[in-house]
Amino acid sequence: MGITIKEIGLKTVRRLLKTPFKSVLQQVDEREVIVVSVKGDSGQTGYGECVAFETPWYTEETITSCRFVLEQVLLPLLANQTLHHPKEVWELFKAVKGNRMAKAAVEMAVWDLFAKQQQLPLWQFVGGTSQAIPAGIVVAADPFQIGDKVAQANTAGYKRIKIKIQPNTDPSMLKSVVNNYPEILFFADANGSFDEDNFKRLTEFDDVGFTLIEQPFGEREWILHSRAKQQLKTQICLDESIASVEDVQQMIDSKAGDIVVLKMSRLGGWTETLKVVELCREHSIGMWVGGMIEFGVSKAHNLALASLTGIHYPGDFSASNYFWEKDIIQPAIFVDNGEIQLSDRIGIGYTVNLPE
Ligand code: OSB
Ligand code: MG
Repeated sequence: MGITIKEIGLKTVRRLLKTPFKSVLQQVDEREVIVVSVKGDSGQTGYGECVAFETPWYTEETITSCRFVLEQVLLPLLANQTLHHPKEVWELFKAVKGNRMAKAAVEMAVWDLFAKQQQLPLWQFVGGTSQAIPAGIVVAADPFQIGDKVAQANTAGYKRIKIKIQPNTDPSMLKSVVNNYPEILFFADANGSFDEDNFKRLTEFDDVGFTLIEQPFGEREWILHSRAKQQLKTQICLDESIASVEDVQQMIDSKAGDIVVLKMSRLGGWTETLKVVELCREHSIGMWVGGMIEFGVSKAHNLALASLTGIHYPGDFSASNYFWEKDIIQPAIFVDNGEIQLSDRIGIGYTVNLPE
């Protein structure tokens, strides 16, 4: 049974983070996203969230470029269309180059709508199997704060902590932190801050005890990443490098990594992400679901993604109250004993509360 798209809404949400988020690339104090809602002729509404940043410091798109592409290009292509499967959205948008974060926001809303029409939780609609998703948070490698931050995360029940590193981070300082918590998985995220000249510096992080090192080099540095994979015993994980199925194939062909971070928004939505998951399963590539300081609508989609088999590592899933005073979904996301339980409700499983 098809769904005809009757109404499409865009709503801007802008909120301060509880505390500024610092990485080698940028400090983020405030977050602006666009929540996309699509209403079908059955009367139900699906939701997606566009999580591009204010300036192009992380991906090429910005929230302003996305708003333009959504309003002027994508929504006119979707309006009044009758769809039989949410995969058809990717086809509808085929003539539009790039702009994957804008596409993803609409596409995710349509997947939610179809799950609701079929009276299924989204995680079941996409074939997910796990209902308890391991949580994970991210902290800066600030030597004055890291001890406290990790202790707080441990108290809150987190079993995975990602530490942001860069070439001037002291590996021995991190080693003592990691050694203190043998039951916690520690990831390192370099956000592409290393290069050929300080390659040796990277090798000094090999004995810290990290499960993986995320994106040591730049997005297109396949050769440097393959050298790191050969020389380090710690697994190499690619984040920024992975923006399409072709990028995953490139990683496999050039032996540039062991694990990929799935960012559904950067990949262009569910359809492309499900293809990536399939390819990674075929090649025994590890996977986990990454975050970009998102609100609950995007998180809910990402939690459904993390329910799929083959996604074994804990993702960037913090509780709503980690970044936000108040999230845009109800109930809020909370972490209990290091896990987030997926809802039995249909679609994304949460009520969306948008500002007036
Ligand atoms: O590199 O994974 C990243 C946040 C914004 C942009 C890029 C990244 C991040 C994070 C935080 O590391 C992930 C989160 O939302 O928990
Ligand atoms: Mg990252």
